[in-house]
Amino acid sequence: MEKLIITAAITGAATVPSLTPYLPITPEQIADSAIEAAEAGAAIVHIHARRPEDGYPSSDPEHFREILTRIKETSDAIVCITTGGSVLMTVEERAATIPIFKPEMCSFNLGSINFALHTALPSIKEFRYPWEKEYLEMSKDFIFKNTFKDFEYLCAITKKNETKPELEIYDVGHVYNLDYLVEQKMISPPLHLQFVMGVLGGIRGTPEDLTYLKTKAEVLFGKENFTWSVIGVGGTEINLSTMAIHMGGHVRVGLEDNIYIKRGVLAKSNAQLVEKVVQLAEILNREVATPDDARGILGLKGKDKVKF
Ligand code: KMH
Ligand code: ZN
Repeated sequence: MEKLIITAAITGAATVPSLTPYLPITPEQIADSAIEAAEAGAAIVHIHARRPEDGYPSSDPEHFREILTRIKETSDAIVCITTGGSVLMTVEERAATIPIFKPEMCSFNLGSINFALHTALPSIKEFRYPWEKEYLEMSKDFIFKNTFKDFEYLCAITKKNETKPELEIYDVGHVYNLDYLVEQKMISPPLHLQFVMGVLGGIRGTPEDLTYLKTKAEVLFGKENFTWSVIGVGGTEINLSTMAIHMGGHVRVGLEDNIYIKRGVLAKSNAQLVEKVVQLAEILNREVATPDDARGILGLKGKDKVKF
């Protein structure tokens, strides 16, 4: 079986700071947490930025620059920059970093969904920053917009900058959206699919759901034309990771997606979540990929071609 690529999603935009004191916020904290996750075994680090003063999701390229240069100085990890940003940003804001930094990878969200975060509200007793409560509440009536026009825009940007898209699939219709883009030659194999499971508004994280997504992708694209990875959002993270390791897929974990190391116990760092996946891989006899192994598996352009 192919070596296992572990991605660490360091801070995201869906986890608000009041949910866990361990969420990295400043550029320095985000970079250091990414470096530590890479040392623990992550080949890829998925990066969002936050405003250092209050942790609000940021699209400011200067916040990203600080994070990216610090990571590159000390780590060989592949950097995958978000183009999902936060649900309140336009697609232009979300993708502004790609032509500037020309990363090896970026996320590419394949459909619009109700990205509901309000279910986190009851677990927060006290808010650390004033924006958080409204941010979670408004998600009840908000659509994370990713239209065909947005796809065109992202296809052009990723092609031009030789950035490999990590194709985020939140539901089965998104696999069909991708099929359309392939058919139109807007995007070409080999594809890298990321099944995002467990977001309220998208597909759940049951074993049948994962098997179905994988089977559907095989039918549409052919087994040899894609690699896949899974994100179990919330409580499904470790269960889905175990399934993916066994099924030949890859795995993403991190505080962006899940804040617990086990039921009721907060993860103290991204590295701790990565370590758990490394242990699972050992138990299941799957070797873990280094960043260079992952570059080979995914066909990336290389660290020397990024602009940071
Ligand atoms: N926050 C995750 C559920 C992105 O950055 O483009 C999906 C994600 C999206 O990582
Ligand atoms: Zn993300």
